[in-house]
This record gives sequence, C-alpha cells and structure tokens, in this order.
Amino acid sequence: MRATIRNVNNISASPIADIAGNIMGDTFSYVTLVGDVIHPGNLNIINEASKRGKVIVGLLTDKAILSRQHPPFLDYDKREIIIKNIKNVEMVVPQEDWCGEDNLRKYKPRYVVHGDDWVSNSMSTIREETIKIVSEWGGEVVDIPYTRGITGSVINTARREFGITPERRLSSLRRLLEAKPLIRIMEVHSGISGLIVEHTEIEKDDGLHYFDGMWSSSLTDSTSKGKPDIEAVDLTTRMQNLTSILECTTKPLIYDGDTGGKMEHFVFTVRTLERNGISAVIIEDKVGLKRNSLFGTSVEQNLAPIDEFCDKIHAGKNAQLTKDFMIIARLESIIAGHSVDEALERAHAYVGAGADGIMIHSKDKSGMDIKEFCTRFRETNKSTPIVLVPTTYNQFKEKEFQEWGANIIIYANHMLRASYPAMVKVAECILENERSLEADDMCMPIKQILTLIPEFK
Ligand code: SPV
Ligand code: MG
Repeated sequence: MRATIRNVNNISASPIADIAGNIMGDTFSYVTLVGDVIHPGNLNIINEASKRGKVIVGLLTDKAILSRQHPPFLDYDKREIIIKNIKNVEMVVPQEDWCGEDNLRKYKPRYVVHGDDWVSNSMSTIREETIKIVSEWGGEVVDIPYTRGITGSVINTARREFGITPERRLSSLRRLLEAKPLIRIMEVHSGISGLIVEHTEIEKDDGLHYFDGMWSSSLTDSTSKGKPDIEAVDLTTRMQNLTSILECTTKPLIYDGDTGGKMEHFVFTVRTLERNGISAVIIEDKVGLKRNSLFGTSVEQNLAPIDEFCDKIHAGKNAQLTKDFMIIARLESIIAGHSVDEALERAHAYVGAGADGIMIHSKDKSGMDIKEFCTRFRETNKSTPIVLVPTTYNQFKEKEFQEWGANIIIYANHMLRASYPAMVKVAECILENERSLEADDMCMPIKQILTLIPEFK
C-alpha cells in the first residue's frame, strides 16, 4: 500500500482502532526529537501527534545529532528525562540515526508526525525514506505547518547564550571523540578569529558543517606577537591571549604545547591549561632549540630519547586533576628525516606511557608517509585517536583521512595566513591612494563591525 501524505489542516478526527499499525490495540504516532532546547514548535508537534495516537518520541542519540548538527547542550540521559515529562508523551526511545528505521520497524507507528520544513530542506531525502518505510504497513507521514521563527540557528544562538564553564569545555573534546568519527579543528590566535570559528557554518545535503573546536598554534601565536616559532612566547603570555579567545567562544580548544619544556615545568603547564578549561595539549618529541616542523630538515631538528619523552608524558598524566584532560604525543620522526618504522615504534611507546592520542606530522606533499603510518598504527591500535595536520598534503579531503584511521584534523594556521595578505593589501592601497576610499571595498562595512559583537540585552 502507498503511504498517503496528509497535511495537518486536512485532518478532522483521530484514528482509533482497526487500522494498520495497531500494537496491542493502540495506535502510535511517532515523533523524532533532538530535545535539547524545547520550544513551542516541539510541543505543537507532540500535541498534533497525540491527537492521532499514543506518542512515541524517537530521541536522537548524541551520535545521531552530531552527524548533522551541533552537539546538544544536554546529553542523552538529561534530554530523556525532560521529554519523558512532557504531557502526552507515552514513551521515549533512543533513535540512532535521523530516519530511525529500526524504531519505525519495531513500533510500526500509524503516523510519523514532523514539522513541514523537512519537505524542502536538506532533510527531504530522509522524509522520502520515512514515507517508503511506513507505507509497508499503511502508515502515513503527517507534515505539521512549521512554527515560524523557530529555526535551528535561533536554537543554536540560544544554546551559545547559555555560555560555558571551564569544566564543561574541557570534557567536550572527549565527548566529541566518542560521538563523532572525525573532528574538524581550526586555528585561532585572537578573540575575533575565535568568533569566526565559533560561528561559521554551512548547510550541506548531509547536514550542518562547522568547526568542532580550536587549535592554539605556537606558530600563529608567535607570529602574531612578532616572534619566531621557537618557544620564545612563554605560557603566561600565551594564556593571556587564550583568555580573550575563551571569553567569547564555547568550543573545545587544543593547545600546541611545543616540546612541553622541561618535565618539571610541563606538570605546571598541564595544571594551568586544565584549570582554564583547555581540553588537550599536544607536545612534540623534540629537544634543543625548537624550530617549526615545516622547516623540515633544512634546520636542525633533534628528537628526544624515547624514555625521556615517555617520562614527560607520564609526569603530565600524573599531574592532571580531571580524567578528561588529554595529553597527545606528537611524533616528529618524519619531520626530522627518520622512517615511518621509527615513528611507529615511538607511537606505541608513547601510548604505553599514557598518551591519550597521537599526532603524526610530515611536510611531505604526497601524504603517503602519513597514510602508511595511520594504516600500520591502526593494525595494532584501533582506538587511540590519531591527529593530523594536513598543511602540505592538503589535496586530500577529510573523508579520506577518516578512511586512513584519523580522528582529528587540524587546520593549523589558516586564520592568520588568511588575514595577513588581506591587511597588507589594504595598507598598500591606502599608501598608494593617499586616502582610504579605494580600500573601502576590501574592508567590512562600518555598520557591520558596529553590530558584529552584540550587546547584552
Ligand atoms: C603550529 O601550528 O604551531 C604547529 C603545526 O605546531 S606546524 O606549524 O605545522 O608545525
Ligand atoms: Mg607549533
């Protein structure tokens, strides 16, 4: 039987008995919810569903939400408590994907009730799929006129206005790692770059695309302070900079800890970062004067003895107070001209010493050394997160890195590299024309900058 699609306005009476989809004599209406920020639109859908049958809510799991949207503010258990207590909700069941096929087949609802925005937005293919499934038992999809003004972005803004605590931000990276196969991280070096990473998002067919978190880069932190990337900017100075980023963002931040310094100093760094809600530090296994990895072997790059670096990881792990803070070991073997074999040996030793993740770095444009490392590491280690920084081998897309076994992709310097040429262009334009009129088109309008940061209402 083909499913009929009815608009709410056409419905007059609730179906009761003797129709396909009855279970134990009851008619079920199925509603899919995120259930994070409850608004009148949700209640309207539940209400419309309850006019047609007993309401089963398919509550999207954290994993399901993250496949198309921002992470929920509340985790599944808390959302479940709230939804269970809404009037007319008969049952709440976990829904593992946006269609909820397993639940639909299990409960065979007579009605699937949804806001009619999914007729034309990126959910339309999921709607088609749902219609096909429920038609197997004569079920219907009912599109309820969408409650205007309740858009996803309004909900996201509301969510951001809840703010963040250091503890919650700190744990959010581990939460993401559990629920998302690939995490996308962007470099930040100022409050404004933090705001761009916080708010930039685009809608694609498979849902919302956005940055999951931020990278505090030693290269861009140093460069923006007019210093070379040689560990010359101390932790206190970098923390001051980070404070302005943490002030106006909510996403997790990974800190580039360079070599971690002396072991006796690193333990204090761990405490400082953790206290400020930083989720992870990445330290690299180099000794001596640290030079940026992208110089490769054109400068002296000396690797730390394996035992020494393991001791540093171990000391850091002992120093942290929470279970959530992550210490990620960065392998510089390939950067220093050594083999993938050498990098693998170190990677396993660092994991043994307590590292919560591995970052493998290379400046080779082919990416084949990185692919080999990831593939071979995954042969024996399925779970330790792998971090990649594809600055030079950026011909690959995120999906390909995921297939290699990577979990975190860091775009390590792009915000600063983008802003510098733009600023130089404007500076030169003003010098050339001896006025700023010609530079207007290269700058954001004054009206836009005045309202970019909203005042508290
Ligand atoms: C940084 O961003 O400072 C890094 C990554 O450490 S790289 O510059 O590629 O070495
Ligand atoms: Mg660095």
